[in-house]
Amino acid sequence: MRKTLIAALAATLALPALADEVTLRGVTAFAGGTTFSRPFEAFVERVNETGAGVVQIEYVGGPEAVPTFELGNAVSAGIVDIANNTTAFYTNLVPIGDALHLATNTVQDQRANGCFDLIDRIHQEQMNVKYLARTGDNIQFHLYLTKPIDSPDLSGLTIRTTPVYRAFFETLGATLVRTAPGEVYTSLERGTIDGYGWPVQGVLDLGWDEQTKYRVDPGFYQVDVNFLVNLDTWNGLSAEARAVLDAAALWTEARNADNVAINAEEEVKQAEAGIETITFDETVSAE
Ligand code: 173
Repeated sequence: MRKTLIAALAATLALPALADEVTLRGVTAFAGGTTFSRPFEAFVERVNETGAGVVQIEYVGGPEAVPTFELGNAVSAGIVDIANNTTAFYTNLVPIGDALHLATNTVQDQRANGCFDLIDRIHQEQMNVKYLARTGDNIQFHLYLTKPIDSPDLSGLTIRTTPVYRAFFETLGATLVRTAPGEVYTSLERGTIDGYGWPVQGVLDLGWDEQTKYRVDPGFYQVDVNFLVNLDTWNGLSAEARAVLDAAALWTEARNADNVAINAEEEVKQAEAGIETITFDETVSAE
């Protein structure tokens, strides 16, 4: 009898903590386990360790769960609580998000100078999400090709794009097709595109090296991959839960510094995979 009572009491005492624990549904815009999902996956693990009893994230998956270009709407509407997404995939909701790629400083600089708060406010107002963290600092974008070019002229070439590369590639005369990353391999295989825009990291991860002959240097702009929390979800969280998410966000952002070394490794791996570089000198690049 006493034992039962103690067990019942213990169960009751344990209840408030369990009842308070909130579980958020997390989705990434990139294929699970690949370059631009990895920081988010590490963040989820971190939250699940440090947020036990307070906040947890159930990692639902990637584009198989929510299509790449739909994820912005899904987190905005609260179908997803937290998303790993780049502004290029939700420009329909936050058009000025395109400007994020033009930054030449880090998220740490932007937290210190007030820019981060402005980006957060714009996301809250236009997209109904809390801008929680940014990854991708120190990583640049490149043009990759299946055919060589001897001048910065892309006329006659069909290039896969997202809003990131549109203005640049269009100016160079390319015919553009926008696709999600998930369609790039097949498009290359079928020869419906002659190249694509993509960061320096991730090409081998996705197996695209099999279909890629050239990387055009130098790189340009800076990658932004952001953690976005539905604003109603965020506002409904306890101060303790928000603190767990904020701390894990800062922990993630500190790891952006690793990208410098990872970029160098990726360049070596691309060369080993047979991807040649086409480099235009400074005068040509400046034109
Ligand atoms: O090329 C893309 O799909 C794209 O815009 C992007 C943005 C950030 C990281 C990786 C790719």
